[in-house]
Amino acid sequence: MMRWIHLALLLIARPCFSDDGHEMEEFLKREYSLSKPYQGIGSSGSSHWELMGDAMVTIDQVRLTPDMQSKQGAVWSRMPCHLKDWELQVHFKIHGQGKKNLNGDGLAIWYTKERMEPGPVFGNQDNFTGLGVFVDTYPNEEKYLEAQKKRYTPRSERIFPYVIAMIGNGTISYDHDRDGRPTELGGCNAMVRNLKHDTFLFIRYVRRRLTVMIDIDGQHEWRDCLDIPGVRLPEGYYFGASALTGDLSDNHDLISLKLYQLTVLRSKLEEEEEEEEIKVPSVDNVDLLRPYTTNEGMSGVAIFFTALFSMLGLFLLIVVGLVLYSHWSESRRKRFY
Ligand SMILES: *[C@@H]1O[C@H](CO)[C@@H](O)[C@H](O)[C@H]1NC(C)=O
Ligand SMILES: *[C@@H]1O[C@H](CO)[C@@H](O)[C@H](O)[C@H]1NC(C)=O
Ligand SMILES: [Ca+2]
Repeated sequence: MMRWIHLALLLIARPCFSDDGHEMEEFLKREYSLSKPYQGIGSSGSSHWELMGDAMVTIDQVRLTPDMQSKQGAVWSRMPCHLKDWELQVHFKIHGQGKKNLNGDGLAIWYTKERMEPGPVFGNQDNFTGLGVFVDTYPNEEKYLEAQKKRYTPRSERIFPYVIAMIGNGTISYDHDRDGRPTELGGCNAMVRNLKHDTFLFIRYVRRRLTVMIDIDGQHEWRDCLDIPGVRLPEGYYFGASALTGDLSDNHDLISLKLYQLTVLRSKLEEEEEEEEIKVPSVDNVDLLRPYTTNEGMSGVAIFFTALFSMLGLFLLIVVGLVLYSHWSESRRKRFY
């Protein structure tokens, strides 16, 4: 009983809690964290973090891109991270002059094999190896469909800004024109632009379970975004954050990154299961996560013809059945006479 009360208190008191009854402890790892006053970042080689592209450090933030066209910037940890279970709390801010949907492109948080590579995926290279969590602020796919005078089926519509997670294995590309839909692991809407209050993203990786939550309403509450078991990420990758602007822009600001080591109790079985070393990132049963990748469902015409042919088929079966039956009863009658 005390244990449950204790757990309940933990739920209220800390954003980090265990959702399946296991107790966890968390330790802030300063060497993988980034917070004010950003000492030495971008100027000193002794800093744990390195800047790239148009990223700039000010007193209040690491500005990954300014609100100007065609910029990209990033900040990358210099040290690979060998923690098995971790939690990353990201304090960020996206703001700019652009009206809704006239801003872009977004911000990304990374845990990847590669580091310091510029590129088209929110300021990182395509075909990355590891985890990317994107705060995508521009609906490329919707604009494309609009231009073609096509519409979404309601089931597949996503509301932007949209938070999305992807696991890359070095050969999978991020489909920018479709906002990453073909490789989406899960995601959620997040109205994060031009807010007065603080906005946070939370990424937890525990026992191969990837959980993303957001706190963007100024209520100090974590809202579920995605929660996926069976995510296999190797150890020894680098944390980073990046952002990109194109024709449309925004200030993409990183205020802090806080990495917590989680100590998790594992059963013998779990330990054995996780013993084998992971070499390439992957997700178990990835096909089950993407119900709508193949097609946008049946069109009205397709439904009509399917129904029509089903009815014709049924009719044919009945006719055949009747014919057979009459033959059968006739032959029975013949036998009687
Ligand atoms: C990466 O994933 C794709 C799609 O799931 C797969 O076809 C490919 O073999 C994988 N590559 C590696 C190196 O595992
Ligand atoms: C990513 O991988 C795909 C498939 O292997 C390849 O066609 C594409 O050129 C690669 N893109 C980059 C930027 O390396
Ligand atoms: Ca986009």
